[in-house]
Amino acid sequence: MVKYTLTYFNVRGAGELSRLIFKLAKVDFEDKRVAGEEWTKLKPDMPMGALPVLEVDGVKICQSSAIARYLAREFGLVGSTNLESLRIDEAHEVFTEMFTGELTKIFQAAKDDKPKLAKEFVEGKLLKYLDFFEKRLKENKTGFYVGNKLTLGDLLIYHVLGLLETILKGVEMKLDLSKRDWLQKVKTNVESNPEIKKWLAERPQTAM
Ligand SMILES: N[C@@H](CCC(=O)N[C@@H](CS)C(=O)NCC(=O)O)C(=O)O
Repeated sequence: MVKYTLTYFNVRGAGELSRLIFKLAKVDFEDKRVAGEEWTKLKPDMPMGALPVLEVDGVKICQSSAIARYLAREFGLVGSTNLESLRIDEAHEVFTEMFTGELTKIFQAAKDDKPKLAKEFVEGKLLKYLDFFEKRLKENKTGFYVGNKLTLGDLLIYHVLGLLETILKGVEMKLDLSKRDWLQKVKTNVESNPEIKKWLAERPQTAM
């Protein structure tokens, strides 16, 4: 049996998508959460000096998106055709574009600048990203990102929505999904999966 260890900080952040994949796939892993001195000691041994890092039988791999995609492929969560898998990759790249191009600007801004940047994002570019995900979901018609069961695509959407909620909460704003029926459906489908439901109830409660 393969031994998996996922090392990250005690936050959802860039590690939670992989944790959700393990849970959905019902595959055991060590959920190693480090902080302070322990991280200072570990950092030089990490491939890029950053986390998350996945160990697969002792082999260390970094980059959260690569890790999530690898796990999803290993556990059969990338759809049932190459085209479905491509759709999920496309969503992942759209997420990366939004994250690196927009969300990191808000994260890294000085505290006083955050509300203005967040408002501009919510009223501007965010709509383009949400419209894209809604459009893809509407095309598939099932309430799942591809096919008719949960895959990495749905977990990714769930992860994106959670990340947006967290960022907006930090500036006392709310993510408005009232006219986003398809995104709401995915959220409900992910949250009602028994394995995910159990994890959401038992996972460490963290602010991010
Ligand atoms: N592109 C990388 C980013 C990795 C990264 O910047 N990780 C941050 C936490 S989200 C980190 O390890 N920060 C602590 C440090 O650099 O010492 C990924 O997606 O995994």
